[in-house]
Amino acid sequence: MKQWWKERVVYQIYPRSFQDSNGDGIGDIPGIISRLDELKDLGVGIIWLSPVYASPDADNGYDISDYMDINPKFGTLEDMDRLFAEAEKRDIKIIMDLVINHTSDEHRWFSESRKKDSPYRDYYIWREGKKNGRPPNNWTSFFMGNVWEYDEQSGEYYLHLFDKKQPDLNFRNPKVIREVKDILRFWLDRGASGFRCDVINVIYKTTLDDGKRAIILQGLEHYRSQEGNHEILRELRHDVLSKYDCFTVGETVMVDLEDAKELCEPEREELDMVFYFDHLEVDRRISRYFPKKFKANKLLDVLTKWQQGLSWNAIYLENHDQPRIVSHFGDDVRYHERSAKLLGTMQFTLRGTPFVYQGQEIGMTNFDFTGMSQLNDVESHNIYNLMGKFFLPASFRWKIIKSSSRDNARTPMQWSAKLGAGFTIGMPWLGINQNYHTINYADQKQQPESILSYYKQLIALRSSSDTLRYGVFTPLYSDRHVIAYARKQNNEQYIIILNFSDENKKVNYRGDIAISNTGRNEFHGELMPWEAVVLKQCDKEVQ
Ligand code: ISL
Ligand code: CA
Repeated sequence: MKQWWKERVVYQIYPRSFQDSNGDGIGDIPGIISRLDELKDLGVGIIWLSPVYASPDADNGYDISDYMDINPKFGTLEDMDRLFAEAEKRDIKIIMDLVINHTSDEHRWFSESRKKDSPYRDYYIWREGKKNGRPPNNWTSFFMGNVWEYDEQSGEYYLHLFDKKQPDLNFRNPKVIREVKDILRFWLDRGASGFRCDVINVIYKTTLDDGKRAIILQGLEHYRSQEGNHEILRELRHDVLSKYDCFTVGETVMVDLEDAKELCEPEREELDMVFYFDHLEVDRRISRYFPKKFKANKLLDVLTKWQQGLSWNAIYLENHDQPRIVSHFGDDVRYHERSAKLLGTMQFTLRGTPFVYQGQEIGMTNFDFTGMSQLNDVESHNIYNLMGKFFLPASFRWKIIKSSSRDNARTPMQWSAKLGAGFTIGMPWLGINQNYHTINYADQKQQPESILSYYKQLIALRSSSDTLRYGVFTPLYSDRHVIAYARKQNNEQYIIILNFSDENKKVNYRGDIAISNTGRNEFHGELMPWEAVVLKQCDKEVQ
């Protein structure tokens, strides 16, 4: 079924790194407003705003201390209202980040909850330790270590799947669900068009029994995609979301295709789309921190599974938790521009709603930091320290962090070659990548051959083609370096051919070019290094 959120392109803003307006080195809401015209020009139809709520920023806003107020670093509720209004003028919708698995430990609910006899006690998950003085169970956290933190004040432990400053809410308590509904209504009434729902498939903990022994996320089987979780999603949809013209995309962790179907197939009436991680993990083992060799055919296998398995996909290659895609699947040294364009070509020719992360449209790369002291990310520091406990050498630990740290995606947006990269006139909260002199928005805006200009063309192509938005996906060919697939609808077909290598490659396709990252007009079967071509066939040519 056609829907507006299937036709528009989403752009993710990580507010603190997007645009600073007052020189304090931190991006803010007035800064976002000042860049709306650029987003419009790119062809963006929806903004996903990473958290801007009140927060002590232990995890950069993913630790919320008041869901109905704005972090003063970013502005005020009035600024937010202005952002909704200014975006609407430009026909840009905004979805908010809904982080409800946990709050900040500085949320009023949690301060109350620390008192044993408080009505808020049951808002969180409190347990006594085991007799032998050990924590209540053996679960391990997403950010490493145990999930339990002992609280002196009440003599019990509370559960936190993420940092200890992010206590998990208790979704077995109906009062918590009622609070969430109020939060949803609050933002929908103010102008939000939906939500990106943070780690939304782990909010319901069925039991607190010990987990099976596991290398990561011990205990997962007690809280991943549980029936209770599905029930809550249906309730939120039925009681609140269905009353508005909005959509949801769930960030769903550790899901396989079967899980994902249950979370987002339309007849389930839970979420509208999910972010899964399979495609980004084709060159990783166990987690982001353990790389292995990239093989293009493996990528096509994974894409095919999800393209054909779900009725609608959320298509993303980057977000604020992942290394930059040109540094990950591309070649950010020898073929920076061409490989960035190839990856964009893939993203906009798959079936689903495309989500572009800020800076991706100019091919921003991983950070150029040289040591841990330059990093801010809580996850990176936790992992670095944990590896230290296992006596791993510092050089090895740094190598792992350098390629996988979440700060790779969080360095400030490179708007221009001016001092501060056009992001700030002050001291940026996180170091700016020095390649802003050569990789920046202002220069690329002037250049018709730039990555930015190519993204604009890709977005325009997708917007003009029902086949690219809704057509059926079919895999055609793959080897270790090259993949090809088709998108077809009625009597129109596109064939997409991508060369993920620095060598020339031959394939058996020919035809007229709809778009290519080398600017060619005809294709006779030979691909240049990192070349992407999209062929268009009509009528008789399509069997
Ligand atoms: O990629 C990951 C697994 O290695 C993780 O970063 C995963 O995406 C993440 O743990 C879940 O992310 C979300 O919730 C976190 C927050 O820190 C992330 O920024 C957010 O995207 C806790 O709210
Ligand atoms: Ca600022």
